[in-house]
Amino acid sequence: MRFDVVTIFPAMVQQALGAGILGRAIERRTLNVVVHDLRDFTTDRHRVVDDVPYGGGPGMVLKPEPLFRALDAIEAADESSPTVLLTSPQGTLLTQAVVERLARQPRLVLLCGRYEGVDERVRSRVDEEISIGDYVLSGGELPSLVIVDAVARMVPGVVGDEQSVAEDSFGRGLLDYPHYTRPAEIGSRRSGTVLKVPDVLLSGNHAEIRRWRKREALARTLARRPELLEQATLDEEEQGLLRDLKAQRD
Ligand code: 9D3
Repeated sequence: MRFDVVTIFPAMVQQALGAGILGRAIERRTLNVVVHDLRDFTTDRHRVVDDVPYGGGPGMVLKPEPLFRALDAIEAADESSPTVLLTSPQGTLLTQAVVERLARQPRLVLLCGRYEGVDERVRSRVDEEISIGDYVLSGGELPSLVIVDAVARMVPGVVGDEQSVAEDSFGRGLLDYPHYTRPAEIGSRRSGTVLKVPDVLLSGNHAEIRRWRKREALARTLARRPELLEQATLDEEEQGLLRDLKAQRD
């Protein structure tokens, strides 16, 4: 899969893409991410990308011409036209369902918004606007990185362990169960007690472990994100466990 990211902070985006799972996928050529400096698509001496808003008001607006020229160049690089996304607080909220839909595209172009916004006419070249949540960020670079990370994980071969992608709790609509590693006991200065790994995980009884993990995932989801249970797909055992947990709660 190919991503083109258009930004006024190419170093910030490039830097983040070098690390971890994404960095390795790019090295292996499983993933192709091309970062474009919006200023390279200006035509003036000072490489200006923003201007004051018509009608007045605070802040600056991204000028349309550099973005149009960037899109012209990116679209010319291939016969098929890529899906163009604009990061924006007004966009579709990014969810795993949106991520899975975007992952079906062979090519995505991400335009990173900045300042107060982008000239409205840029939207004529955009297929969809995406927001990553209802909080105020300084621009679209972090949202673009979030989109690339979440979508790239869906591409076969990017995450080493395909099973972990398939089993990912959010893929099933539940929160994750608790995880432990060695040591089996650790002293806590905060509580003055010894914090132990649950006995069931040390028991070697894999049927019991599976059942415990299901119960814990359901208990956490019920306590923290009960609305997720309305959409979750639960097997027979999970439906029984959830009934017990609700009865205990009430
Ligand atoms: C004054 C009204 N603000 C809009 C809600 C102005 C404004 C705030 C922040 C305009 C742009 C920005 C920069 N944010 C993004 O470009 C952005 C964003 C975000 O702030 N939160 C979550 N997702 C995204 S995607 C792009």
